[in-house]
Amino acid sequence: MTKQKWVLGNWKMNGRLAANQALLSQLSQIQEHEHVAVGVAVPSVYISSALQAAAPTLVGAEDVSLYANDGAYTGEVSAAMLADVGAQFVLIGHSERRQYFAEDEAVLAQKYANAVAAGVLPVLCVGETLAEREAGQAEAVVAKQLNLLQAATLLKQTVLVAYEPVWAIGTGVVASIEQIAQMHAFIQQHVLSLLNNDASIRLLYGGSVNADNCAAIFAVEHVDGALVGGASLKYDSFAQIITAAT
Ligand code: G2H
Repeated sequence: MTKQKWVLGNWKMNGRLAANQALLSQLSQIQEHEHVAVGVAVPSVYISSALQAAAPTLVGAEDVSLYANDGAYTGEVSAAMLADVGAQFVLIGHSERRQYFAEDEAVLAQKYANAVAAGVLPVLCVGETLAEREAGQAEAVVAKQLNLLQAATLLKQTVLVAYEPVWAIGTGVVASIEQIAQMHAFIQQHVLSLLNNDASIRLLYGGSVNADNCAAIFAVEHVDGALVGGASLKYDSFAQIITAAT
């Protein structure tokens, strides 16, 4: 049986209501395909409006609060609030959160647990920096970032991980097919061992995925889809990536 691929856009801090609606209504015209699920992670202020325009595209959040319970946490959006407005998934630990907001493994483990508890599917983002890769530390760094998945034993559904080498994010530099194949095989094996071989795993690749390189990436073993940043902001390029996954 063909494993369903997931193609998720990550809008980051981009978008405006009118442009979002136009893009999502174009995406909603793409025929549903049993082999591909399509989603977009959007700024939280746009989740509700996106949900109205997006079906069958999934709509998710780009981040969630560390704090689970309502209270005096000005500016925060909890996992329960994401669930309340209908967000279907949430990115956890994107490298931009790790880099610009100093999110460490303890914070991310709590965010992951909050998403699980609220019933919002977490998509854990992992990846090494160029310095870490050059120091031969890529697998060790990713393994450490994956450890919080032990909380995923609480989650009776597929574990989603996005491997995004930091040096390939928004740079136009994509990891080689060999680098992707090697790391995805490692992640697959490592997650299975963390979860006592009792997990259904979906591994996305992210980092400068575009209409030209996506087909070769999708052909790699243990690549079950993509997390797409810049190329998800324009219908034509995102649609071509979705088509390549079908
Ligand atoms: C990596 C990716 C989306 P881009 O951040 O998460 O963005 O495709 O622009 O490298």
